[in-house]
Amino acid sequence: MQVAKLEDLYGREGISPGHSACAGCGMMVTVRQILLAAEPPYLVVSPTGCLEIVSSPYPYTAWRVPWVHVAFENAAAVASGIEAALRVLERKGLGKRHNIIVLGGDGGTFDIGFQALSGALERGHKMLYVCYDNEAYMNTGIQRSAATPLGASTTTSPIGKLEPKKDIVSIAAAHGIPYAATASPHLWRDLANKVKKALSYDGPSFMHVLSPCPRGWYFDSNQTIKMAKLAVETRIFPIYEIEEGRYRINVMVSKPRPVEDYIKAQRRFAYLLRPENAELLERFKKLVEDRWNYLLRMAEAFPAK
Ligand SMILES: Cc1ncc(C[n+]2csc(CCOP(=O)(O)OP(=O)(O)O)c2C)c(N)n1
Ligand SMILES: [Mg+2]
Repeated sequence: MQVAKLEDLYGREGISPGHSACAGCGMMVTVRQILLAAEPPYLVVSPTGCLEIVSSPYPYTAWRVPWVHVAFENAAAVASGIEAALRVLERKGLGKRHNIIVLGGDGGTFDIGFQALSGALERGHKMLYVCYDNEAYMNTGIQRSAATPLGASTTTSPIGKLEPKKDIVSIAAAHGIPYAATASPHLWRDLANKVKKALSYDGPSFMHVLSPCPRGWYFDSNQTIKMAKLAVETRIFPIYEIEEGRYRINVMVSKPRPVEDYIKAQRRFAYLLRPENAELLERFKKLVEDRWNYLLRMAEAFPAK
């Protein structure tokens, strides 16, 4: 496997600065890094969501690579069809295989495109499916998704969501795919290496990348990378990979920062900090702790080779 080097990444941007994302958009940092790390030739498939809205206001486009925008429900199904078609074209000597990268939001991945994703993973199509997770349906005005964390306010969970976040990486891995991983834009080398590793498999791979959103999480737009870093340092967003069923925690957080450092920095968690919601805050902390201990146990029981 190639290890990402900064100089390898120059001069092959997949997306140009001419887009209309909000200042400090974590999704754009995530997407840029993924495309810099991806081995050309590749093409991108995106369901509807912020990425589509900010990159393709007709008649303009910010894409420098082939890009297909599809419905909210079916990104993984469309990517499956493209992969199958390219295989045939290659076999007939009429085309060249491309890496296929799906870039979908959390709503399009955890919720609405979930059955298409599950089908594609089960059928074993060679593709990298990346969920850029800003933890709500952002482009339609901050509605809760299955990726919204417990306690976070959205327009459809105004006093804080009462259900925990869905464990999408375990679900993806349970399909028996060769590679599933989490990543964060503040750890660009880890993220780039994971993209290269994911694309090296002749099968489906899945990446879940935290993508802080200043607008929806209510923090200043110069704090995006700090939020991603805090999520990892508090163990709220563990950085790990599952390779052929084997677990590796890539960032071992032995002395976590208090979760309050993260939640106090974002106004979406205001309700979680109210004295009357102390129980909810305790539940939040327990979820973080349980998840971390679960990963430790998995890494011990099924260690990476
Ligand atoms: C079937 C369907 N339902 C609802 C919508 C409206 N819609 C478009 S994008 C979107 C939210 C996307 O959320 P997410 O996937 O998290 O991406 P983000 O906007 O946060 O980047 C919604 C609800 C739609 N286009 N199609
Ligand atoms: Mg979203």
